[in-house]
Amino acid sequence: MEKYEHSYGAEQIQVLEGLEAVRKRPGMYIGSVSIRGLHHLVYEIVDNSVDEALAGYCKNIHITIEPGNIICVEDDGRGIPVAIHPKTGISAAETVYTKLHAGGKFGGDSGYKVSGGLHGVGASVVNALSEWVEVTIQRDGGIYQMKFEKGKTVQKLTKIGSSDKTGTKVRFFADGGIFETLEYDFEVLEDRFREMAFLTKGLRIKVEDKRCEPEKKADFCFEGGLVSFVEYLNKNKETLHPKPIYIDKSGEYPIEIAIQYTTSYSENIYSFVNNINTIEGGTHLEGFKRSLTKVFNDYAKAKNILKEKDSNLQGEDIREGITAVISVKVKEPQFEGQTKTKLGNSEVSGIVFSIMNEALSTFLEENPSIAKTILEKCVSASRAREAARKARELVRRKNALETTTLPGKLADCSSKIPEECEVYIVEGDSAGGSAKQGRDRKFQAILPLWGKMLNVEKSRADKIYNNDKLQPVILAVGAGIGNDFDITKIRYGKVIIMADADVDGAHIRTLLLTFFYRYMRPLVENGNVYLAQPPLYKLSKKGIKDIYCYSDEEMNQRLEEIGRDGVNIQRYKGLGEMNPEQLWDTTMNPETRILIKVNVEDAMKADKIFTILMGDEIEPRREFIAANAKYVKNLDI
Ligand code: 28F
Repeated sequence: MEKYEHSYGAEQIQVLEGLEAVRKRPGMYIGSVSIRGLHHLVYEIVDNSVDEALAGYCKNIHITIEPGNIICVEDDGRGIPVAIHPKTGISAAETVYTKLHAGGKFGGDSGYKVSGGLHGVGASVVNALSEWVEVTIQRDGGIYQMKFEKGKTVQKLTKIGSSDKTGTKVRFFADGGIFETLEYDFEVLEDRFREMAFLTKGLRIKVEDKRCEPEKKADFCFEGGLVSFVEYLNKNKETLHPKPIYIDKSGEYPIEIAIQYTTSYSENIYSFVNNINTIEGGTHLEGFKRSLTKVFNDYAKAKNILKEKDSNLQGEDIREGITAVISVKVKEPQFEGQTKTKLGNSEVSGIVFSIMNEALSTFLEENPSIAKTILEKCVSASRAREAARKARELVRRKNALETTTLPGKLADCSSKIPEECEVYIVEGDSAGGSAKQGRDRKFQAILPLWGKMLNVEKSRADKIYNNDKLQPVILAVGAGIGNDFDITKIRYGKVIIMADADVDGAHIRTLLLTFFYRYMRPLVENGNVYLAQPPLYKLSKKGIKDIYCYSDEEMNQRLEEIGRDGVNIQRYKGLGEMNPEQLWDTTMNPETRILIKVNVEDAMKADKIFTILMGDEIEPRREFIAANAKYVKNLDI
């Protein structure tokens, strides 16, 4: 490695301090040093290529995970400028890769900077957090290359050849001393780049994983933009009209919207600002919802679908069954909220509202039959909501009358302090029995459930409230459901679903998760919902204590340790096969059990799982459950 003379000017010192700051507190720049933070490195680099595409110069982006978890990203844009800056004596390219926030190539003036969830920390952070980075630029007839190690320039920009092509290629190897793992998850990256391709109409994004045989490949290019996105989201749903409603308005605040109604009862609206998934919503989403409610009510009144005496359709009635994606570009976005994914710019609400009003009312006027179909569904949703409200009133009154508001089947615990209590929702009476005997009745309650649950995706709220399978769950949790749900009233700090690791168990687990996700969402967001993890195997051998294994890998590893001869391997088919002590030791004792906390990581993915499982199409459901039943860990929603 050649000796590299450092002349530390003021610039270099500032650069080094900047990169040191990043290496000391990486979480401040990329959120975490978990696999999510590792993936952010890739998003940051790709975002720069997407910016080049938004500016109209890049048509193709190619991402490769090379063997050894090296990332390579290549675009066919103009190539980062290589001219040496007169003031700093450094090329623009090296500046972009060494100065913090130097990457803001489109400042507030000319265009939009898309950026990863943490809003454009730029390439310099990737540089600081990588063992090495190699940048190859083709432009002005030449090929130029520069290299860095942990953010420090080890090879200044050098011309290494000629070429008549233009573009930028970046290869990097993340710093194993910083990240918990260097193992990229191809599917996670694939999902994000599919989304990026939907959001950037016509841009081709290729993703390859060359770490495995056979290689994995994905190639995304959607001329339809958000129309393709909505069609993808509705793949396993029955739709009310053939093509999504599409609005595409350029201007100071470019707005792209696609809407397609389905026969389901769930509301699936995804909103983006500069390609950032604004999971917490914001003013763009607010303007969208306000316009939807206004336009459909005005149309219903004008066409006498709603009589004057009828009360207005509520927003939730109009959004029942909707799948929509809104994407706006904002030059100076203000992000708020816990995870900085809520748009705060107040001017955007009115802009989206007026563009939607004009475009959607025109669509309804020009498509009266579609308008009628959608409105019929809204009116029936409104009636079901009324029925649900009355049913809820009934439940409340019934509760008020009855002293025992707790379900008969619930074996409650003696403590009444929610934070220290937990309720196991157990599939089947036999397992319920063992759980009741094996538990610590001070803080563990048991609620046995039985038989197939109601399919909550296909049932309207009124049926949910009255369903006798779910009633006990609602009463046991004690915090109501739907809009009435009040997290401060929960009776247990942990709601633990304990079901078998087979297909039936997977089904009941998913049905309960669907129910919690749709009707007690704060319970999931607040991290109160868990999955119990019963053992899959018991190894017994003369002379040693029984060994419980929770996965195939663990079993093989333990067999290596104790030797395979003379070992009896019992495969647990169901919880019922364990006696109370075993159930306690393996699955309920806080000291020894394994609990999986359920996170609503990605509503989009969660909805797809529920839709596949609950939708009309039988085939996708069978495939999914079979594929996932044995990997229950991957079934986090
Ligand atoms: C694989 C990663 O980073 N692509 C990029 C460009 C193009 C320009 C640019 C980038 C202008 C002066 C700040 C070229 N010609 N892919 C990438 N492509 N940055 S990053 O400009 C950087 C700004 O310094 C570019 C004319 N204007 C902009």
